[in-house]
Amino acid sequence: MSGKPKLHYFNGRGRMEPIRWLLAAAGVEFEESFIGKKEDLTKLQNDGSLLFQQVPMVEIDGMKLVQTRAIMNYIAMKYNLYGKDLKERALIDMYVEGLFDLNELLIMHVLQPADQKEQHFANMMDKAENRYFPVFEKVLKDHGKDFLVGNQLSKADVQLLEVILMAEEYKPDILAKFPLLQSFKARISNIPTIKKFLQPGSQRKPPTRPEDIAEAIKIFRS
Ligand code: IBG
Repeated sequence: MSGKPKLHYFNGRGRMEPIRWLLAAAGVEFEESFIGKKEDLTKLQNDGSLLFQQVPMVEIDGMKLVQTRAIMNYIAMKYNLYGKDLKERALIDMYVEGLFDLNELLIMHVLQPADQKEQHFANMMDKAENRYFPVFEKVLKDHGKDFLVGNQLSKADVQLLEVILMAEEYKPDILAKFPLLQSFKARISNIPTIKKFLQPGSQRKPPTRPEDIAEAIKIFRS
């Protein structure tokens, strides 16, 4: 065994992408085993590898971890991306849960039926611009530091950058009203491990195309 974490998911963003981001930010090399057809998922389910019969699943340190947030918490704890005390951790948890809510809107957009796409788009942009991004702009303004919590990189920074970039794919000028988020984006993107992940050829996945999601639905809908 190589000792590298092994990620089991389809070859697309979905619920695994924040995990890929976090490992990359921590400078951890990882392997991926892609679920390309229903039988690949069934095999994992039948051999008892998936606690709740679902992926993402990550093999790490002799465990088979499932549940996105549990996996992220383990990685964040292990690589010191989870604050230095209980209060910092509570802040990181709040920020990250808000970011998961916005992330959910963004990743679900491609799944919307044609007649609901426009309304869904308007709602997700409204939530990004008027609910979530103002919070992070204010956090950075109030403490004047480079990172969201405790003046050191945490999983909250990594997830915020991921969500900003995803939102920009839908609306390139989405940060127009948020100068501190613009400089945050430039700063965090420049951290060597993250810079590397942002370069072509990394394990970062491209935007999910409707045809990819159609394939994924065939695999994951039971
Ligand atoms: N709470 C779990 C987590 O966060 O890990 C949910 C995991 C989940 O929904 N897994 C799906 C699955 O394994 C695949 S991701 N389904 C099989 C089953 O039998 O339940 C589904 C998904 C895609 C794209 I594809 C966007 C969002 C979700």
